[in-house]
Amino acid sequence: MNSIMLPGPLRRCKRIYPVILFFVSIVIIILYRLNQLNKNAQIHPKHIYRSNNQEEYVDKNGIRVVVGHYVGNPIHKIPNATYDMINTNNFDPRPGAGKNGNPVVIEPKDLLKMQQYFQINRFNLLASDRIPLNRSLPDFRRKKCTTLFEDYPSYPKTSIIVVFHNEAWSTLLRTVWSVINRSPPELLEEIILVDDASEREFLRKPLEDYISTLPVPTKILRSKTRIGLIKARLKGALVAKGPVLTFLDAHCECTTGWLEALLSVIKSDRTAVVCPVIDIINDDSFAYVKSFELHWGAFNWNLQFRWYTLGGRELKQRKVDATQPFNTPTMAGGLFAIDRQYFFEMGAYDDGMNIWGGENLEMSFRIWQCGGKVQIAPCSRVGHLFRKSSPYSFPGGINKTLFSNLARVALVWMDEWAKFYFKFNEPAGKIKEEQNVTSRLELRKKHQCKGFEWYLDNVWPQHFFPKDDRFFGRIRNLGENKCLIKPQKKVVSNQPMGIAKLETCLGDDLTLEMFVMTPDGFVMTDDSICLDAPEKVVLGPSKVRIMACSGYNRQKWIYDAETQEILHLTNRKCLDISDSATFTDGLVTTNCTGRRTQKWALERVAWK
Ligand SMILES: *[C@@H]1O[C@H](CO)[C@@H](O)[C@H](O)[C@H]1NC(C)=O
Ligand SMILES: *[C@@H]1O[C@H](CO)[C@@H](O)[C@H](O)[C@H]1NC(C)=O
Ligand SMILES: *[C@@H]1O[C@H](CO)[C@@H](O)[C@H](O)[C@H]1NC(C)=O
Ligand SMILES: *[C@@H]1O[C@H](CO)[C@@H](O)[C@H](O)[C@H]1NC(C)=O
Ligand SMILES: *[C@@H]1O[C@H](CO)[C@@H](O)[C@H](O)[C@H]1NC(C)=O
Ligand SMILES: [Mn+2]
Repeated sequence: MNSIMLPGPLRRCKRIYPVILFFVSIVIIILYRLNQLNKNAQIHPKHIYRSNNQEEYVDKNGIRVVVGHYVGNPIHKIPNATYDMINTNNFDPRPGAGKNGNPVVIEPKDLLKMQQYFQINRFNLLASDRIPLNRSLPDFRRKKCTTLFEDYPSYPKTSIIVVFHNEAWSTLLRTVWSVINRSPPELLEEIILVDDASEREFLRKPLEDYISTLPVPTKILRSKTRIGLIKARLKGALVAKGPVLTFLDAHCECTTGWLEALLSVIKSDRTAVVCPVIDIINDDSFAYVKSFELHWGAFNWNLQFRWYTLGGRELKQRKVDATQPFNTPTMAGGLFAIDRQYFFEMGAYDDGMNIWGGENLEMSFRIWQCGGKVQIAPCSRVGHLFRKSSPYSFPGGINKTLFSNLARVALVWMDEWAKFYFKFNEPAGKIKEEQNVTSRLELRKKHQCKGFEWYLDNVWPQHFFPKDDRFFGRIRNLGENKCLIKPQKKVVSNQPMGIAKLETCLGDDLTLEMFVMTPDGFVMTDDSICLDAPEKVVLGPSKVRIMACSGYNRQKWIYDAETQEILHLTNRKCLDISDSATFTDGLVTTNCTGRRTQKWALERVAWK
């Protein structure tokens, strides 16, 4: 573009220039003021946290933003789904919809209908119902994976077990068809669908009629009362005939090669419990999205399952050969394969657990501590539909289900760390006495299983739990008499999540200000978050960040109990409070001078 020409009449009438300039200036000033106002709004957006895990705020354009899932529209009311909508199978495939894992686009005229249907399963049911049962999917495996399993006819056969409760027809049968279409028929013994007291009409006779036409023997087991995922899986496992059991959620899509890669591991080691890499089926668009690599499964102080970045041994191994199965401290729980005899030998599932939750940790601890292993096979990729909220009810409430299950996990497998869990998780602590775990403790004894300390040291050396060889407690700044605090925001791996901050010190029962300091010098807190500063010495102060733990030297510190200084391992500067206005409240590393703000007390808090 060359010069900007004014329109003809203006060029001729030069006297009008000052007037235009005046108005232009006014406009610029107004825009500038508005921008300032917006900046303020950005710094202090008014967040409202709603009871259903949604967060609401007004953005810089004055638009109300709701983060989290759509459960009901606060502005224009969406009518509830009707009885007919819930009980009718509206599967209506359109050729090519969702092809190759592509997202499904809903036309504007159907948006209201879409939102109405969304409430039923808490995913975009209208989109799901338009995708054919045999849609194609991308193959995200490494090239080498396609050549590794040519001896698959020698692998053990498997029974596929899928538990469902009020699942949609399209998601359930797309799971089934993805198994049939993408598994070598020689390896499929049968498919077992376990219906956990579904209420939908179409999941009764119509489903039975449909599965009788499938090319793989498929049966349905029904439970008249709601028994939950754990007991329903047991029900399926008890009738399964295949030498391997493969459990899948009822809203999955398996990709090419998924089964061979799982069974190959079990063929060479019957004590391995193997999980696929879990890709993401988007709950709004049903797009098949590749999930992150270099993660493994573990858990936080509340015993919630979490994915953390891979480190140490497993990371090194992956760098050598990214197609080999690697160890994981715990499995996500929905999708895995296990030798059938080994499953029962090792105590199947804890049948004292109810409905849902905690069973994945229970099985992971049990398998590891009793001599087996839990692994992820990177050549096996299965998509799972992740929802932002659960459509299921918890009969008896969350205290009776999730917290009792987790209390059982802690009581049986976690030794002294059970005390840690109960101390900081009151709802679980209150019901721990009600648990009868006698038979599970006997199982542990019978198999001479190792302790939880062995598990932490050997399976998950990067853990951030307290231990006798490390500090656990509050880190208090003596200059300000304030404590280091865990940020409230969620950490995205490897993304800086902001500067480390101090807050007024709290009580002994709040984990928000609890940190561990490991013998290696990592200052860590719950959810694998570490204190992090630049390795190199720079002039002046460096910001101290709070980030996902990486295992690198930039996250190593030394506490000098005599001088009460916390020194950075490599830049040898002192952890300090910023006195510059630009890093308000933030921590920095500065030259050690002995001043009071560089002095810290590590106050131990009892955890067991
Ligand atoms: C929708 O259902 C909920 C609970 O079932 C009820 O509280 C609400 O009033 C219903 N809304 C409409 C618009 O019918
Ligand atoms: C799915 O099935 C339909 C009808 O049987 C067939 O026309 C189509 O080619 C199949 N698609 C794929 C990806 O196999
Ligand atoms: C669960 O237990 C906690 C503490 O015992 C109590 O405060 C909470 O209200 C209970 N929640 C439910 C849903 O029963
Ligand atoms: C706990 O369960 C065992 C069997 O698993 C039973 O023998 C025992 O009596 C039960 N204990 C209590 C206190 O109910
Ligand atoms: C910090 O120490 C280094 C070397 O010890 C020195 O070169 C630098 O000037 C000091 N910086 C400040 C701000 O005092
Ligand atoms: Mn699921």
